[in-house]
Amino acid sequence: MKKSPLQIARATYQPKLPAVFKSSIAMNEGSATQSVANQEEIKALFPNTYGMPIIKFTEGASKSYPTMAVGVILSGGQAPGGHNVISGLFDGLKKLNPDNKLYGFLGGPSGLTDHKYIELTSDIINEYRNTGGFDIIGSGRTKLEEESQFEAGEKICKELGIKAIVIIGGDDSNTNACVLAEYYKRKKSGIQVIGCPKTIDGDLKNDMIETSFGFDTACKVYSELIGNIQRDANSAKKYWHFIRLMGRSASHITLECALQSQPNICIVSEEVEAKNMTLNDIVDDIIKVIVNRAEHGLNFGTILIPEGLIEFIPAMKKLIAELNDLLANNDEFNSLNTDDEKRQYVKAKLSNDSRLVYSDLPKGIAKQLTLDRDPHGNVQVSLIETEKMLIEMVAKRLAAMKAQGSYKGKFSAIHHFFGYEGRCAVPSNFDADYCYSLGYTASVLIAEGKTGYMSSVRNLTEPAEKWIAGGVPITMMMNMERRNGVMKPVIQKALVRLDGAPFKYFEAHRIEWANEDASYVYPGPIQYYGPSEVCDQPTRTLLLEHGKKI
Ligand code: FBP
Repeated sequence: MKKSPLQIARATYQPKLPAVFKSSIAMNEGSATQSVANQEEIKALFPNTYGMPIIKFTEGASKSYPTMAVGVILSGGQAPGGHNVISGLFDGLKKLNPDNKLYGFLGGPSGLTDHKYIELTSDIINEYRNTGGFDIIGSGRTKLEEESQFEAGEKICKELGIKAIVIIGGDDSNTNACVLAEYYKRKKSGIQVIGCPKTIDGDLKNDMIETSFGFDTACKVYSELIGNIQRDANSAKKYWHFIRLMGRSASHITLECALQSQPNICIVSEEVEAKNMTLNDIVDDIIKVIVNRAEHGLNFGTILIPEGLIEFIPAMKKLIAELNDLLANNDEFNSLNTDDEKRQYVKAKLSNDSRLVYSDLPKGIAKQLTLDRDPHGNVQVSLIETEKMLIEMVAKRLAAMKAQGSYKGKFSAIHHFFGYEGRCAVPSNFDADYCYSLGYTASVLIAEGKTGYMSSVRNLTEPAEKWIAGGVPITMMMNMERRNGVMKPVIQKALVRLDGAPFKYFEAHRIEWANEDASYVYPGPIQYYGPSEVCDQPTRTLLLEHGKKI
């Protein structure tokens, strides 16, 4: 396979590790933990893995570990750095004992249940070091929740002598990892399960998991593109660019990109929800900025829109929740043939309020809300073209204002959606190092016999050698939520906090960014080689959350 010069150069990059891994390791256990909410319910559901202590690795006396085999699974959407988690895991296992083996289950969790796997040898691993993508073993969104799946997984683990499974995934996949860990521990099957925090969305984080991997690289890629568009907008001075950014629920990606590029408008879903805003309120806010800029002769600009927006508009949220319950395993609905029949069926079953909201939506958007859910029961928001809907609504309103004489500008809009462009990018130095460290940490957690833990690497705004490695019990991150019409234990998603430093910074600057001509920042492409302030900066979000200046 032909390789680019960057690929060749990156293959030789040695990711940095926390200093503790240079020596032999001791495992320090803290005191018992609790889940973030619904403690009694979570404890009852996870009697064998609830309350375990937080683990921190420190320097210790040298130890030897018996030979072991480990299986690894990539789960859910791609995120830059997945290959480095696997190479860190591989190198960690080999350092513990050169006879250790690593198997990769193919195509996501279904590889475990369908017994599709390969042994990951150093030849294979070396081809994928520091590369983007999940193609080394592939990924998938199969949900691991049935006992028959757990049993099928146990069978193949026993056949291959696998001691532990590492699940690299987002909140839903790590919830599954926790359920699987509990099941195997209850059964005393001897198979351990360890999770790794992956998702570009950045919403799998807490005090112990400072960020999910992939967020850094993806935001840098999108911010480069936004900066380029802003330079174009500022040169041509004739287009408004409506840019939707991935991030199924939380607006972390959109906010981080705003902090990096300083657009004229940035919508934050969590604020929309907190202020109980309607779609019309959002349009009003956009109109104010467009009209104000037009009065100063600036008929151009940029608007960042989070992918998950639609689910955070309170009336829409209620509608989607009703649709989720209504459409879960609904054979009657699925047997209807035409869009019109489906629309009428849904309208007849909704509450009065939701029926009104549903009826008012552009037909295309209404239809998208009733399309298939992903295996975790989520609406596939990446398919909902909110940016086009907003352009349509804004254009209509401006045309009416023009007719009345209250708007004299020109409005010409272009829409963009950035998501897949960033999910498989070559990992930034931060993600390359962080992911490698997460994988390496997972190998030690396994050797120490741990299960139901997520690999944790903290202190991330400091240089890598000062990072703190260890494990966090997954039950600690859980609460009860309604999914597919029933209450389930799930990892609590971390949404943008309106009292958090990243949002506060944005709030303090947004008026200036909306109106001033020269506020745009052009971040440029990710740099892999060069001065540290250009190559090794973590995200603005992480810096602000750690009390650092940006
Ligand atoms: P994960 O939560 O699995 O990391 O996936 C995140 C994401 O990239 C979202 O931002 C987006 O809404 C979704 O995946 C798209 O899913 P798909 O890859 O199935 O199109």
